[in-house]
Amino acid sequence: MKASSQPAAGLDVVIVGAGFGGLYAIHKFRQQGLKVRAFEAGDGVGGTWYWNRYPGARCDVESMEYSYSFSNELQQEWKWSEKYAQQSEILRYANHVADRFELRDAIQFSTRVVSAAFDSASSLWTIRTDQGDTVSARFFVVAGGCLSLPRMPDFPGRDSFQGKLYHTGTWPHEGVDFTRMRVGVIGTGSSGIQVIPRIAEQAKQLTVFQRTANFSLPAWNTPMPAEYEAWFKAYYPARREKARYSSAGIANHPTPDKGALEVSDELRAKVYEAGWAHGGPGFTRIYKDILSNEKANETMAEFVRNKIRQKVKDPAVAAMLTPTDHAIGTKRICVDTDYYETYNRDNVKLVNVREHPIEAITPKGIRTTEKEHELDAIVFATGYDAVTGAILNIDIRVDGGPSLAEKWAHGPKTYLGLMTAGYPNMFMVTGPGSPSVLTNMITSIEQHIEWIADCLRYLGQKGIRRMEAQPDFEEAWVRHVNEVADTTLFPRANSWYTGANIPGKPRVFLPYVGGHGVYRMKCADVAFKGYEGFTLQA
Ligand code: N01
Repeated sequence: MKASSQPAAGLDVVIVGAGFGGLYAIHKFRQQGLKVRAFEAGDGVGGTWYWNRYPGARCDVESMEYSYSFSNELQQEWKWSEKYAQQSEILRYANHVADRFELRDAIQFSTRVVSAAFDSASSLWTIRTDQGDTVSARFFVVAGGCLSLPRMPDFPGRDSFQGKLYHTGTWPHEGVDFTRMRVGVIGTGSSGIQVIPRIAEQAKQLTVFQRTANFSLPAWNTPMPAEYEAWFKAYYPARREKARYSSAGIANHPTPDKGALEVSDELRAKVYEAGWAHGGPGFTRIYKDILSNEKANETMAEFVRNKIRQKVKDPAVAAMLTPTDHAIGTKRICVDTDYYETYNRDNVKLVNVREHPIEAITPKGIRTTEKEHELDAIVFATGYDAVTGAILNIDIRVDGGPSLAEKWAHGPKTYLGLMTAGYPNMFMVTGPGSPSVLTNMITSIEQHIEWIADCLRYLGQKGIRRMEAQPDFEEAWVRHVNEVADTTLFPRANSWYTGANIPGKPRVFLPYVGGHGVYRMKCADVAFKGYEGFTLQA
């Protein structure tokens, strides 16, 4: 669809985003006969996988599971080429879905939603975009992604740099050739850990500016084994059903019944070795108490620290790369291919910016409190304003009242992560207070879209014009989200899960840690009780 400033009459739903959430929302809502329009900032579909084109970008949930389950034909016909698909293949898949289900005509590309205003008299949302569009719809569905608003730390002198600056989350479509360049990478989260080995292969010199050493597990990525694919496809519906009631929305994750301290040291060591040999993020779920018991966590953390020491030849560099300030898994666990080994290369240098912080970007490079590092290019792998960033980037108001950003000034408040009191007929896909980023995002996206679709059908059948979360149910849900988080080690780490990466962002544990399956049943129960906790008005 071409950008247009023509108002769209009679829209039922306006959707923000054409990533995996937006695409499925278009399909699902249209199947119910609703009239929908989606606005997408990029000039193509795919969301995260449209923007994150940095070398090494790939998913760390296995391809057979990081894919839609809503169509058995789709999951049977699509062939993933690797155990963990790379960005370009996932983007191809998103495009295939958009074509196969004829979704493109509902999407207006290269258009960012800037404001949304609800009018109680008409029960309509009016949505405005940066392209001058003004459209009205009965419902507003924000599917802008949990990790989509890139964060560039505001180092003094950033604009003075004479080389090139990149952010992993807005990578140039034409790619970047780092041959013969001196490159600096700031950040060692999942993006940094993926991009660093690839840049090291190409650049003349790579300097990594690390503030916090992170735990990373091996992916052991391989081309897709034919028999594995065949087995998975033979049992696909059952595997998906298992994922839907699992904790992380992933069928292949372990479901332990024992704690790490309930077994002998010898057995635990063997289990960790086997888990390491298998690789992937399921490792942190080998024992049921890894993310809730400090001592249990320490057994796993120390196992991984030893692996780092074995991989990195220079003991001083190994020490710098060894995390000691947080429990394993409480900052988002990373999964890598040759990350630690990269530091054995002669052209790779590690700088500890916890010890010597970055003072400024200079015309020639990066100056820390120790020295100036001369560079031709700087890559920011510095992350995102997570979970709430893309929602609050839109000025959202009801009857000219306070913005949602004002309501959430001390942290987001939602009922089930789906709606927020005082903002009727607005749904969030994988919003704060839902399992979202702690799970396979596609499992969580499907659950949310299906819940919203069922809800819209119900409202239609009952002739209800306005639906709103009740403040007391919202308070109770927020309290529950915090209480469950406080039974774990998660809130103790300075991670983006808590908003700690954004100066001034309220410190709140953003996702719901109670598990996807438990949450799914709670949402189903709420719907079954006639949308308990929501006010419905004809
Ligand atoms: O971002 P991050 P990301 N000076 O916030 C550092 C998903 N993802 O883009 O830890 C110096 O994790 C910061 O240091 P510290 C996944 O959910 C998935 O890597 O704050 N350093 C940290 O090292 C992931 O968790 C995949 O001390 C600064 C880094 O920048 C999420 O996206 C791949 C700094 C930011 O790490 C975000 O990952 C990629 C400063 N001023 C991403 N500011 C896969 O599926 C920040 N840093 C594999």
